[in-house]
Amino acid sequence: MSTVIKNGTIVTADLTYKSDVLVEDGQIIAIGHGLKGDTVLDATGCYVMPGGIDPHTHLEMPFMGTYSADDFDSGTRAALAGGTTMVVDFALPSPGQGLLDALKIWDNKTARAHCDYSFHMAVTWWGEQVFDEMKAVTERGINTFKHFMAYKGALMVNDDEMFASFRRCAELGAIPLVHAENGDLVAEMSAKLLAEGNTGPEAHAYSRPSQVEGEATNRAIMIADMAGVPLYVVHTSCEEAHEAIRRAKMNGKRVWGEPLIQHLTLDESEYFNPDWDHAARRVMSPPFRDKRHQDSLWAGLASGTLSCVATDHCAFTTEQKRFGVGNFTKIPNGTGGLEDRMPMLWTYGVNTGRITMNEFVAVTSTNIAKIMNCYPKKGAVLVGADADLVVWDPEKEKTISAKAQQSAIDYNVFEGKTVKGLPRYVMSRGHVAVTDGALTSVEGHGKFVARAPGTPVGKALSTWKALTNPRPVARAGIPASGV
Ligand code: DUC
Ligand code: ZN
Ligand code: ZN
Ligand code: ZN
Repeated sequence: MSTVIKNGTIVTADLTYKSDVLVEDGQIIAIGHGLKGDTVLDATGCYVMPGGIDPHTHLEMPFMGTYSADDFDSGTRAALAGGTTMVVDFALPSPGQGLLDALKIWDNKTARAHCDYSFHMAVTWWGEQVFDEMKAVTERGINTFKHFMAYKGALMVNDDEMFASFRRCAELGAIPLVHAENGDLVAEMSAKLLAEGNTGPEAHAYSRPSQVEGEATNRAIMIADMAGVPLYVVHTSCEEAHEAIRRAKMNGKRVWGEPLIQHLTLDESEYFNPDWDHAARRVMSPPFRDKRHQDSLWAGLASGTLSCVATDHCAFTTEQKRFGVGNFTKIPNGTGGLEDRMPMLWTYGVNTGRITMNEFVAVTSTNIAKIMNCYPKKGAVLVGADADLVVWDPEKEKTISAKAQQSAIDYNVFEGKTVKGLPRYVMSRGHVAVTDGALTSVEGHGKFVARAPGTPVGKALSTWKALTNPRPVARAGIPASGV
């Protein structure tokens, strides 16, 4: 059975042109004029783009005493409904747990996935077992390792552990990721705020200002440079972090920044809403920031100093958020966004002229596929690529409402926002998963996408080659150490 998408305009990261697309057995088999197929999808007035890839989700994740509320069923339905055809989730070993044991647990979560998915592996502690298993993890098709510089006493790794892990990534041709916030300072300021009686959700924002993110981003970049490895910085939310990334790029380092749709479109005033639930539902790390930071992030997307737009989708119900009544440090950190990332970015980015359609495709799909090493299987409209496609209707409008969403939570942080630009059809490896806005996806259709290490971008410009082979220097009266 073949399907032809007719009368649309193909939009890729670098081209815009009219053509039909023919799909068979889950792949694009022809691009051209006058193509014929068993089924026809009419794309008149629409753009045909690579399906979105969300490089940063937390589905059914154990976190802060509970589990994030969207699993691989509701989470991937939400993704498809908004034009995202692949998610990259995080396997998260608990401290002391082996990476392969954690991977087994995450493998078992995915049976109901409606769209394709991949994993990053988190390095939450350091030891010989982790060092050894990192290689086995790359052999399983996971080429990205996440490091938390915050969540002290839980997920956080120290600089020496991060350095060791980054060096291991360099050896393996893998890419380290960082959640860049100074965890010591966040812990210190949280304790101080609480002791002074600041218990509400607004104190969450006070406890992690942009300086803690700027400092940690710069530190991670310098450590990556010493280790001779590229670096991917997740949820870049502020000018200070963006500045560190810009500077690194100018100095020839392979560093990528990933703003979230939430930070681009929502600001810190949300935390001062007198409704506790409203404010707590928006508690995430890093927190929402002011306009200065938002302008910086938009400029980064336009200029290319920031590379990808994600969601960090980590949704908690109002009931779960209420664990933190009377103590903001107990509010589970995280917000949803999977269903809204593409329409929100189109509305606030393309429709306003901040980014072009081609930049939209780059930052929601193609750049991600290239960095994460699944291009051109994903992120491309090319013969031989997976038929993960979105037929995007730029005239279609809706007002975002929790009542109509796929996500399992009882609210939406974008509630009431009107978006213009929505999928008419979404195709997941050839299967039509959204038809005229209605979900027609299949539970269990999603498959794991293996991403090999040692990509062309998997080598950094190492500035300190001596590290891998230290050579002692003998000085007068002082014996050379080492061998
Ligand atoms: N930030 C969040 O808000 N939630 C999940 C993890 C994270 O880093
Ligand atoms: Zn994070
Ligand atoms: Zn995250
Ligand atoms: Zn199918």
